[in-house]
Amino acid sequence: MNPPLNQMLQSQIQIEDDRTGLSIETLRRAIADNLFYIQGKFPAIATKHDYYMALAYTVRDRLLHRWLNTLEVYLKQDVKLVCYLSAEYLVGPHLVNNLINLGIYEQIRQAVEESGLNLQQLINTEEEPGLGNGGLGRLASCYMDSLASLEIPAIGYGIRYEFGIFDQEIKDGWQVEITDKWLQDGNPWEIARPEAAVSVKFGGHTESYLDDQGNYRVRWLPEYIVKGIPYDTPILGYKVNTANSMRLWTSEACESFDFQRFNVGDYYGAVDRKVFSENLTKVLYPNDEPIKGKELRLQQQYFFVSCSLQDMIRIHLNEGNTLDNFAEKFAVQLNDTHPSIGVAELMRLLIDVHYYPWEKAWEITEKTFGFTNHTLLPEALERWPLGLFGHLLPRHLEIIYEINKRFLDQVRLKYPGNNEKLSSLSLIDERGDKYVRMAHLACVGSHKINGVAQLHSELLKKTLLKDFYELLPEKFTNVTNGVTPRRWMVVSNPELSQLISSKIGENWIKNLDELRKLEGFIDDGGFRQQWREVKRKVKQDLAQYIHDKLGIIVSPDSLFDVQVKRLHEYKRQHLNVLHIITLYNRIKQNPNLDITPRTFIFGGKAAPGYHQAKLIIKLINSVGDIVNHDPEIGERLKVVFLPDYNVTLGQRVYPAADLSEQISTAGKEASGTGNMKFSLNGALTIGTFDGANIEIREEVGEENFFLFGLKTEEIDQLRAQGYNPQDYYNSNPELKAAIDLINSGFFSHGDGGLFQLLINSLLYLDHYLLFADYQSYLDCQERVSQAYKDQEHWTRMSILNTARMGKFSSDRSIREYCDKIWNTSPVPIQMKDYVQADG
Ligand code: GLS
Repeated sequence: MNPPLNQMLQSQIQIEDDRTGLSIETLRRAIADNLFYIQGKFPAIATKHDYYMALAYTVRDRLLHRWLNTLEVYLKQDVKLVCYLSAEYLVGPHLVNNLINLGIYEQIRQAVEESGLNLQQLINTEEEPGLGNGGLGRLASCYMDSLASLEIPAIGYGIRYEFGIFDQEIKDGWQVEITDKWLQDGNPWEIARPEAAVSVKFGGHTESYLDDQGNYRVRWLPEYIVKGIPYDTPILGYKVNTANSMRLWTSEACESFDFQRFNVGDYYGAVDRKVFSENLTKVLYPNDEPIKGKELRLQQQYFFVSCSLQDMIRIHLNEGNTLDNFAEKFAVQLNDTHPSIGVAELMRLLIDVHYYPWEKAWEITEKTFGFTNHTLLPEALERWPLGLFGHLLPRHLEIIYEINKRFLDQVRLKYPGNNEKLSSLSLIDERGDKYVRMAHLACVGSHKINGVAQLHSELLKKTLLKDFYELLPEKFTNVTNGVTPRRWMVVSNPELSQLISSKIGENWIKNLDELRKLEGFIDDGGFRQQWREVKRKVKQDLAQYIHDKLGIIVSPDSLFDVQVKRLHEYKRQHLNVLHIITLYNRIKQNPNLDITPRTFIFGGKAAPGYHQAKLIIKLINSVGDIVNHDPEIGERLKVVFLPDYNVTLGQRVYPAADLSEQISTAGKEASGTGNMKFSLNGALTIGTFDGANIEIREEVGEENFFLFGLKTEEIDQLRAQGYNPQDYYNSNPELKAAIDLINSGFFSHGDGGLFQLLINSLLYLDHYLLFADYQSYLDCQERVSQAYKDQEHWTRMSILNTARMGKFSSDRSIREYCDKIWNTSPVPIQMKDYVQADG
């Protein structure tokens, strides 16, 4: 006898749930369902984007299970949480990364194909969230990936900018900025949590009062209040059940407050407030902009930090704790000075809201925070005019004064009568106009301070934070940056990943040190051949992309010489250009010159207000226009500027590079992380003794790295002697010829003035010592060209670069943070069924 219908249905449901099942058939059906029920479309009218959304929801469903399990375990076990406070996250596209981390890429590919679609096309449809400027924001996202992959309980707190980093177009060689409307077609990866909204105060004044027990207290009567709504995105670890949250705050008007104004007839005032409140999280500030007077930026910082700390306290108290053990349950990392107002905010919450005495509140605060510095550039150090600060955050200014008073008492004890020390260490800069020094606040309020590469951490102790180091040496440590091999190898370079796995298995993806095993295959000619074939294939793909985008034909057999990163004078893209012009001049003088054919590939955004950086983009494009069209040059030199460099484009570019340009002035690049991505993908580096280049060279071996340029001590000496760029210009004919050619208007249709600002800054200042390093750079490039001619040897060096990159996994960095700073350990997540299949 047949079983009754409802039993039959039940047993089908039990076989596979539509939202969790992984068979091709279930996945195909789930995509079709989501297309219908979420996108409201049927196949005949569905766009690619509709299908992308349907697929994204299908994948998200499979993530949710792990995510909720993770949250439940964290709650039940009252685990210690790492809270990463970062104003920036450069997440990159979610879909493909989630497919890899879930381990369902292949099933999904087949299910998509059976639906008559192409997975790669759907992946390419995703608009990446560009909620950061560059290295610092991308590092935050690599760290989120590693935290989850290592099963460390963590939340990444940040700002849900409605407009992320601008999209870049190139018009007539110039950068043009276009608004990044990344949310306009919907974001399937996030879930709004309005029930967890918090209020944030701004402006107004404070007043003191005595409480019922006669204690002296302060309350803050704000001028206005803004509501913060969290949006959560799951960040799944690689082949584990842990899915942490990235919790980004969006600002909204606080209705009750508006109504008050409205009721007293101040209609426009109420509307102004609403507009202001909603503007708060509208746009990401591009860095390298002069920060002075950017009140909105301080508002953004305070907004997200206050939301996040209130959120942590709510979570903590909900679990039945008191705040006494807050520091044992929360390790809060300040990603640069941007969230450093958190020190004063936690003090305020503890003292004014939870009535802790100062000493106890301070002990908790200092134990809770760690501070990472990411730059030595003085112009990037945040300080806020005292007036602006006090106007916006009157209570915090009082608290900072009190922190400073107590701190300076400590300084006085150590350095009696030393006013210079007091003034240099003070949280308030009083040398002219007064400022609050955010780095000082972060240093005083954190139990650990770290730089992001060995050299950088040493220089911090010797220069920028010298006085702090002398006073509090035990706080200082180093954690060299790292990158996630999931996105920067498995996702971006599947061909090379497969080749590697075919030789040494897949464990390297979780334990990057295992790449060392590749050294055992270095003498295998067949393996080297395969290695070259993979590189050629990805170069061919990039060549195709370049042709499709820009109409420029480049040969995959030429040396791909790549510099992709933000445009900045200290990164010296224009030194690279001087090399190109010199090669050009050499060929023009000797048309039969036998040189290694090169394709110079650039990419990167300039801050909209940074004129010199924009001029460098124009120069690259102008030189490219001449070089690429000169029949005498032919295939020997090509120059390409890839517009709109972002994470997605990085995923195309790193795997295809032969040579990685890491040519910053020594001492200026705190670490760099692009340098790691290139090397991991088998590119060789031409680099200065700067940032993490030094450690990369140490790992891969000096014979597999092209080093050039002055070291930091030599630069100090040179400056002390009095550096004169003209000496170099006058004594080096090739340098002079390159500069003169730019100045003559040769690259600018006869307009000799176009690049004058840039050229004059080199001739008369050369703050970043391009002229001093020019010859050394050229000589080194010649060594590169020679080495490239011996393809067998080059391949060995390439393999060794990849094989020795274990240290630069962000997993290693995160383990170091856990040990040295956060005192946390993994909490594995067991899966539990939420969706009851028995109806
Ligand atoms: C930066 C540094 O400039 C980079 O060298 C570093 O790799 C990165 C992450 O630590 O941080 N600092 C900064 O303000 N932006 C960066 O990219």
